[in-house]
Amino acid sequence: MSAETHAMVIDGQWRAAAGGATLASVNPFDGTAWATVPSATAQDIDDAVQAARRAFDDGPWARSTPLHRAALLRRLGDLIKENADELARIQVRENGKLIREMAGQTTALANHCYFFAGVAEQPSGETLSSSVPDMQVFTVREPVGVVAAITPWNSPVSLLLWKLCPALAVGCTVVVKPSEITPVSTLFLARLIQEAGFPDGVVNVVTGAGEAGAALAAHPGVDKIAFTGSTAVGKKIAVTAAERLARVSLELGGKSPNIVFPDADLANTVNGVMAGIFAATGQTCMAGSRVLVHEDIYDRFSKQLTERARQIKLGDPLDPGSEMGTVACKAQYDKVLNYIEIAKAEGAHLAAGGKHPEDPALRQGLFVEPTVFTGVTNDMRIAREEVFGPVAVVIKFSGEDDAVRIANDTSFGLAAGVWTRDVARAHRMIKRLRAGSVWINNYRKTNHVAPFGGFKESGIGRENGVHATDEYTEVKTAWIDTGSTIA
Ligand code: TXE
Repeated sequence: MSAETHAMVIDGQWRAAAGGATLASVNPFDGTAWATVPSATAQDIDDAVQAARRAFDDGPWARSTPLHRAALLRRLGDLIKENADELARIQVRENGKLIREMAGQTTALANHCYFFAGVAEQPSGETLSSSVPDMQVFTVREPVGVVAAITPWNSPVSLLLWKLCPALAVGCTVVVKPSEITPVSTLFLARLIQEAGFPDGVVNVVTGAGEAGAALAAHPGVDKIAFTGSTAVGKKIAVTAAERLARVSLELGGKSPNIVFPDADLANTVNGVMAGIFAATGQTCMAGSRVLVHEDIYDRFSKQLTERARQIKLGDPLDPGSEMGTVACKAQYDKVLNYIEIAKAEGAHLAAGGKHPEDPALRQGLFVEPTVFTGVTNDMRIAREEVFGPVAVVIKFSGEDDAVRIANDTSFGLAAGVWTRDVARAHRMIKRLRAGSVWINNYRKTNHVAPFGGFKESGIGRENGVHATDEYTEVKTAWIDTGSTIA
């Protein structure tokens, strides 16, 4: 079977890279290079930024009304629903996520578009005159300008729409640089954006590797960079942005604690902890990768978790019966296996998984067995560094203070889970945990209305919810002297 050839879109035109270089997208389940996309050059990136600049500075987008933008976002939501199956299947081919996980996500994406359509029409700004005599003072929120949206491979369409919807709602234009591992789903979404009627130049997509992302972030025509990816690259982008004081929002890594108290409903908790780490093969920024368990139930809970992890059915991500898919790419596969070796060398006890499965039917795919390490202490590298794979570490704690101390003893602060039936304790924990989201008796929930983002090295800024538009707007203050009279 020959590979599909895809073009990227700049100013409404579908085109190859200047010079014609391409990159392949490889299916992690069967190893086939099933599609190629352009490998954008500096010239392509400049063209895309110039197109976005024109659409923002003097194109129709600059004069568009909130009503018009809302209508286009609603149409995009409808198209996402109509094309949900295709959108899901492309992502499964790109990154090995389960088709059954993707199906639900796509409906959520349409809701995202509808929500930000509503936000587009919300009045913004404040009147401040009451405390300033003889002055009419008010604020307006204006779009920040051209946005560079640089996205990762783990949820390529969701994480892009988390940026696109608020940016488009307020009137920004965008240049997207998807991950080189998963570019095709973004190009498919770009077709839907075009079909929805967004004018040329409003959303441009340049495909390419990290150098393309770096060139886009450094382009002086970009006013704001919205990035999701690794903390290491996030820091580089922050430095690039600082050089010209471009606006920046960063959604980065995590090593999130999922804390189990002895009064928790254990059956429910095991399910929640499993989903927290093994959903999406552990490749989510919010993965509950540090499982903190009270000493009174540590052995019992670890045993249950281990048994359940061993039962997870690995298989073809396109088979609705599969419970865990592959890791997304070879580099990530090697990284996960390397961390498993590091954990063993550090003295952690390998209780489940830890290798490629033996089933010959899975031989070709980038599978890693669901892995559980017990006897882990929070100073080990396996407890401190983001693995981004199906690896849970189980750490013992002795009481609430100890749980908080261990949970917060990390350079990250994206999310945390707490399992308890004590409502007072739940509230205390919400207050004491240094993380952008805290889930009580559930894990991994996100929604278009609920802000998401990190403390500490997990990032800067918040996505989702009405406040997401703050990341894409500037506040302008206007002063009108109402005291002077003209004879
Ligand atoms: O991410 P990168 P990668 C973590 C995870 C994983 C590691 C590496 O631990 O093992 O990151 O994954 C673009 N300037 N997460 O290499 O490199 C790149 O092309 C500008 C966490 O895929 O951060 C891609 O589009 N852009 C995570 C995007 O940045 C650059 C999601 C993310 O790539 C660039 C994914 C540069 N210098 C991985 N270098 C999460 N928190 O959700 C690369 N890029």
